[in-house]
Amino acid sequence: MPEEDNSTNKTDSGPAFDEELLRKIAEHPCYDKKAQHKFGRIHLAVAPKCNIQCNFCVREFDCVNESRPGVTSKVLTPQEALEKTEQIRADYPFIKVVGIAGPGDPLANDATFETFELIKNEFPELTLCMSTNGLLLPEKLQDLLRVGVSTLTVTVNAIDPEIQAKIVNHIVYHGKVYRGVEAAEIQIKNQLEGIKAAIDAGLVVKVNTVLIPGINDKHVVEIARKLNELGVYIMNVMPLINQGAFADIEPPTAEERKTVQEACEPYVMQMRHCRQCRADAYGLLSQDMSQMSEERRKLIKIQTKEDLEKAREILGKDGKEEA
Ligand code: CLF
Ligand code: SF4
Repeated sequence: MPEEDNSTNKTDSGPAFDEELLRKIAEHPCYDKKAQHKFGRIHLAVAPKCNIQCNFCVREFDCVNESRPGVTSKVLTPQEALEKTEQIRADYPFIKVVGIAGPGDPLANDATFETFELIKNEFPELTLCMSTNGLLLPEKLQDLLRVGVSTLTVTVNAIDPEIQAKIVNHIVYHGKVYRGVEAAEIQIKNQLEGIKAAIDAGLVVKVNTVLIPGINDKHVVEIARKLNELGVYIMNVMPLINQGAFADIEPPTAEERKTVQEACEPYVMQMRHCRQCRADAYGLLSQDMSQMSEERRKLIKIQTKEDLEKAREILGKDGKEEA
């Protein structure tokens, strides 16, 4: 069994990362828990369609495999998403990550790729991040690489088709509807192949797993072992929010979740600071500015600008001293 160690920048079987990627990880509020207080992310809600139906999902809301349940984000066009990024980046330069996490599955929406392309051209220094249910990952990976995504989240709720069949009602794959174990086999195969290919191609992969008592709770450690084999960087065990067909399942307690995280930790680093953000969240993870009053946003803007000016002053002074 591997040693428990949160400080490594690679998993047992994962690749070592180059300096640029290490910087991106260190500035990513979800991938590095120290970064969460310094750096923020902006989510661009450009992806409304989804190609599967999870039993805990109510589709008029944002994707609960990554986002806060019961919330509906306003869908933006790629151009609107670019404009929003320009405006927010100008005011809040601590935002280092641009993520697309819904409201549906980003890979099922062409707007995802158009948006990333626009952002990459204008902000090449920003980290592009995306989360997906993984069904289309093998066939869309080249597009993700082309548009410059470097951190990727795949939701894996089971690697056993019998268990997955209890979690996902159906999938729509290449125009055909699949159900039950047949659907589960297709999705799991694509998720695992896609994760492996993404890691081989140099992406830093995070896996989200929704902990569903009585369904996959005893199975999550088995998932963690597989993630270790694949070289996944970090795993985020999220609590079920009971809605949709799973409305009657009692969500896990904080203690139950912690026990599962501890059991998984020897195999893959655990993320414990997830805020289950909205698909249109921005700011620090703990301070979603999309939900703040204009006044509070302004205050953060002023602080940011003042900090910047102070930093510029100091740098300017140092420059003069050196001359
Ligand atoms: Fe967004 Fe997700 Fe990228 Fe982070 S969120 S796409 S990896 S930039 Fe982060 Fe939010 Fe939890 Fe997601 S706290 S819901 S894990
Ligand atoms: Fe809902 Fe997300 Fe599942 Fe699609 S992948 S059905 S949006 S939870």
